[in-house]
Amino acid sequence: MMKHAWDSYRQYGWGHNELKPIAKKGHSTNIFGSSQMGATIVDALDTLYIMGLHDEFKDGQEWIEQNLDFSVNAEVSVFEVNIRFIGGLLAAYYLSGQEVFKVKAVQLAEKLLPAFNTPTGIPWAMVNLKSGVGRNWGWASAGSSILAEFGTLHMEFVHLTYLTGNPAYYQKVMHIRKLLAKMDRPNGLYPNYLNPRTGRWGQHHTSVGGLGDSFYEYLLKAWLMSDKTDTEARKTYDDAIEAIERHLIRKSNGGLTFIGEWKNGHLERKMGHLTCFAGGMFALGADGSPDDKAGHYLQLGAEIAHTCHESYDRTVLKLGPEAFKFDSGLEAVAVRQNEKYYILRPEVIETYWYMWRFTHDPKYRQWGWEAVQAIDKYCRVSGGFSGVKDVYSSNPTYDDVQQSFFLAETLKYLYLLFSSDELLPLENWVFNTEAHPLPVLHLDGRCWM
Ligand code: DMJ
Repeated sequence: MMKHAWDSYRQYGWGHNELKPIAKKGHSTNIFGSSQMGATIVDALDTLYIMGLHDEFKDGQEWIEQNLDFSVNAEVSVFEVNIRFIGGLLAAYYLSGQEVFKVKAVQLAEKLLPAFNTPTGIPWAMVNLKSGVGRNWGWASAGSSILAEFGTLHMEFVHLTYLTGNPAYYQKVMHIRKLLAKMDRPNGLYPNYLNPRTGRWGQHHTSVGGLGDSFYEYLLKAWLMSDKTDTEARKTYDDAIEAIERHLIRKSNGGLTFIGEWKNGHLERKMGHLTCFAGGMFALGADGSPDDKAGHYLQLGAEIAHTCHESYDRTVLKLGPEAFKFDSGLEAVAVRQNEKYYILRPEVIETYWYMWRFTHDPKYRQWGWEAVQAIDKYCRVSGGFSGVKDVYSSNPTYDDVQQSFFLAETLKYLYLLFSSDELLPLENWVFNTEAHPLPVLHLDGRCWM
């Protein structure tokens, strides 16, 4: 599947950010700006490397050496470029030892730094790589920056300081952490919106799915990547998860554990596909949890994995919808037409893989195999892999996008699920939110503040 996805992109979309597998041409979205930055190449590199596809990896490396240039007049998403490009380049560097990847990661990071020039130091969502002018998404509440965006920079930025000795990256992300620590949190929950001019929360909407998700993930992973010395990060994670469990996690009438969304004091009994990553996060955070609750968090991870598997199993295509409800007799099914799509997302498979690593229960491989078969049957087309618009229709239509995260995450987690634990052991590697593995750092008390 990786060969088919890569070869198709190589043939029809080379150098573009993504591929349109039906139209057989390049594709892009506003997160990458107007420029052709080869997002799929950068995102896929480490997967190619891990799978032993070395000719393809070399091809990608050559393109990067000759074409990847960040001096372009393009307004990009700081978060997306960080997790896909900086994360992808750093992982490729650590795995292969090729300097070019480190050099490019640092060049790009320099271009992102102007995004932090706000009255509070909370970065803008977007920055123009040439002018350095930043701004926020027009749709975000009250001109706010997004928790899952400014809260998902820590891993990559600490690695950048580690590799270059330049403290600037570390200081930027630690400043965000310190600012958040001082703020009041309604019910102990972090709202998804924070205004970078005033330093005030926007709408009180809390989510472990879109807009919130990887903020929580990076608190845990900051602790793990510091060889468990960053206890401040661990404590912040534990406190956040405790509040989430109290206010957002419920059991449906049918006995399915789900994570809802908190909107202005009201629990919405809806869970996103994106939220399904949390099963893996709970399992990953079980060891080291307070009051000896490791067993509890592993169990919670297993329950979320089960619920998310049900969301797949209750469809016609055996692929999960973008969002599903637990309301008025509904259990783990999408209601609205615009929530029935599957865009090759990885989160459910990510959780299967973590649960497999921690339990070796064969059901996780079985569930992963079901997903492989469904993706291969319904998403494979002659020009690559495409998302589908309705997982409840036996005659689905395609969205004609092969997302770069399909190669970075979905196929990587599937490959790892069927590989030995010796491949990228979790004691030594921490995966960024785009599944790019970064090594645990042994900092020996180093601090760059
Ligand atoms: C990926 O880009 C990352 O996993 C991100 O954290 C959220 N979701 C997409 C894939 O679904």
